[in-house]
Amino acid sequence: MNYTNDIENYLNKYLDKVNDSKVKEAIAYSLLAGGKRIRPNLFCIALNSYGIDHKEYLNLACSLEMIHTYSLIHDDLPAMDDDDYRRGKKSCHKQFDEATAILAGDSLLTDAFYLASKSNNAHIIKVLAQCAGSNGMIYGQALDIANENIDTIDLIELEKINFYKTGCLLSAPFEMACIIANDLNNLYLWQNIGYKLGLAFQIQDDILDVTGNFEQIGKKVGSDQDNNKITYVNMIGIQRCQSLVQVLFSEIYEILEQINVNYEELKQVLEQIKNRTK
Ligand code: GRG
Repeated sequence: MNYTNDIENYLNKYLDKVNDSKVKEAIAYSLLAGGKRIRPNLFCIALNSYGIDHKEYLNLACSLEMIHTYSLIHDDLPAMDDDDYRRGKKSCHKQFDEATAILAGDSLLTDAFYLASKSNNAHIIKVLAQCAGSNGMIYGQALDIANENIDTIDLIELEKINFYKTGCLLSAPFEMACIIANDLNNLYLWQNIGYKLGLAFQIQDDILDVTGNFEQIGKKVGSDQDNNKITYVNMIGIQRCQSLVQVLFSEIYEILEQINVNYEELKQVLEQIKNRTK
């Protein structure tokens, strides 16, 4: 994606300022492990769709990636999904140890807000906190854990879990760009795009957990089944999942057309995400 170089450079600048320790090694290990940088790229693209130069806002772009990476490190811990691999490499607690992985995640979350504070924009920081916090992504993770081993949940409950777990942090890049552009009338539309993208992304993740292989998804396939998770695939089957992804992307494009921005680049990247195989 177009903005990845700028994002990598800024992340390395951040890492340069972290005091040397095992925790720093763990932060660097996970942050530079080959993530797709989807959330910061979406933020930069949304800014550019308003004609705003993303280079002024790389602190915010990187704060999104850091919160995302923290969530993956903690999600892989034995107390949560207990995954040994992530992004094709050993997960953070396997490469280091649990205490170091917990602290690396804590650092990334805290430092993300330090970087975000450089924007001096309380509205942006509020949105970031809401999307990541106990009424956002963490709430989704809590619901997900509470539903493990329960086979009576329905599609509505599953959608609720994914709305929070995946949708909130995918909505943040769009909301933040919209706030910077001072286009608050369209905040709700961008939010909706983020939630629909989150849902589509999660359904794709469920599909890839069944149809992918280790090289593609960078972790063991079948982990949802191992964790007795109810997923879209085991609820409605792969074919209906694939159709649902198509429908969600069509809805996203319809919403996008209602916003007065130059959305060509965003549409291209959304197409790449729609067709993703990893
Ligand atoms: C531990 C607070 C806390 C939250 C964890 C995001 C999350 C909540 C758990 C991850 C579980 C998961 C795999 C969800 C599916 C959607 C998702 C976030 C996939 C990974 O995102 P990508 O594909 O990852 O953008 P890369 O590695 O490319 O950065």
